[in-house]
Amino acid sequence: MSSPAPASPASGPIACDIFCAVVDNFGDIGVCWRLARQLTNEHGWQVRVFVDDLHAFRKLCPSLALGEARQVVDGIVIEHWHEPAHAGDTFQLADVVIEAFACELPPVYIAAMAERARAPLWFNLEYLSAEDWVADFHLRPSPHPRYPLGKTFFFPGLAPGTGGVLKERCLDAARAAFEGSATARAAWWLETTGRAPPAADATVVSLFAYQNPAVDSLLEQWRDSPSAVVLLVPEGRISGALARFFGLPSFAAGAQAARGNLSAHSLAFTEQPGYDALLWVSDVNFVRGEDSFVRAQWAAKPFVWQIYPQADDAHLPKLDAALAHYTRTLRADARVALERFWHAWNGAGRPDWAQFQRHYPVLKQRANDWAIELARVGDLAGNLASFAKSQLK
Ligand code: TRH
Repeated sequence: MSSPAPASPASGPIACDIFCAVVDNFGDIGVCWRLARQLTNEHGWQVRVFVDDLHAFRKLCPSLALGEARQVVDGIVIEHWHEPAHAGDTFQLADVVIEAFACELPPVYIAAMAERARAPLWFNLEYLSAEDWVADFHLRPSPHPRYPLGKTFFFPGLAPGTGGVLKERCLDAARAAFEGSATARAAWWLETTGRAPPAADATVVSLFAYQNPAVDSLLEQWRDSPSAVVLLVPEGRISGALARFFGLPSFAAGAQAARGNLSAHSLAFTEQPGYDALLWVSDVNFVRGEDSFVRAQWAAKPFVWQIYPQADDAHLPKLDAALAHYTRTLRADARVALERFWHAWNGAGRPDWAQFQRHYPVLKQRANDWAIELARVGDLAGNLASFAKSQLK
């Protein structure tokens, strides 16, 4: 097969192929799509995304057409990666190749990379972990067992020396504009729930979660809480528990229900950029997986993380590693309250909402400080782009 040489980075924009196999849920494509948009919009790269599950992708990018083998969305080429050996209908090699979360590149693509006089820069983008070993492995090269090729491990992380996490350049300004505009917030409430914003003394909670046995106790505590709790629940895996609690056959997008001091709205899944506003209108955010976990940190509000569960509880040290960073400067009583709550939300114990609420002002201050601290690690797309440029010179 002929493999036309890609445009030299010196002579034009950097061409980048991102390969994404969707394992489960929305985080795999969520991270890849966010990265693709940043590399395009902020670094001027020409990006193609190979993705094997257009249905999952369309949930967060509704303008995607399901039947197209190849399409362009927001200036990014999307190839439906319909089988592992498929490498696009028109074969083309990029300057930078990102294999997301250890998915396997098509063999024909690897063989063509090896034929190139100057091989593309090949990254394996790993899942986010806050564990200490991450900084040691970040940017480590790994030679290919059969070809004269090497790939570089790119590790997202929360600490200096790691790849950081994704953060768009305009994110803080967008959040400040939204938070500073009562009109924008009122418009959001009306469009999203059909209602005016709740009273100022209500606690607004967003709940994006997997099935979770701890939710029943929490719903009871919110129902019995001394002040109003307004719950915003993107339709999904936790919706069944809400339906059971309210005695409804389902709790699908658009549904609303109330018991005691708890009122709840089920929300339609939004396109990806719209998810941030949900975090911004809420006082406390329940998030999960990887990408929403990162967005909650940039939203700078107290949050509770449900980590993606792994076999043999391999996720629990990762949960504690994240807690260690996030709570580093918290005073002991608030730190213990937050740790207990996160542990309970991840299977160990019963969540104590009153205790969490008692520390709210301190947790809010820490959320702000943490967002500033985390920003110092640098944005993942920027870190990746500057490393790539240094290698492609
Ligand atoms: O969907 P997730 O549970 O994805 C997970 C994790 O990525 C996990 O690490 C991975 O191993 C597993 O999948 C396979 O949670 P996450 O990562 O938060 O991704 C959700 C994405 O959906 C995120 O990009 C935000 C987006 N989103 C919307 O676009 N609209 C919405 O309304 C909501 C609620 C989310």
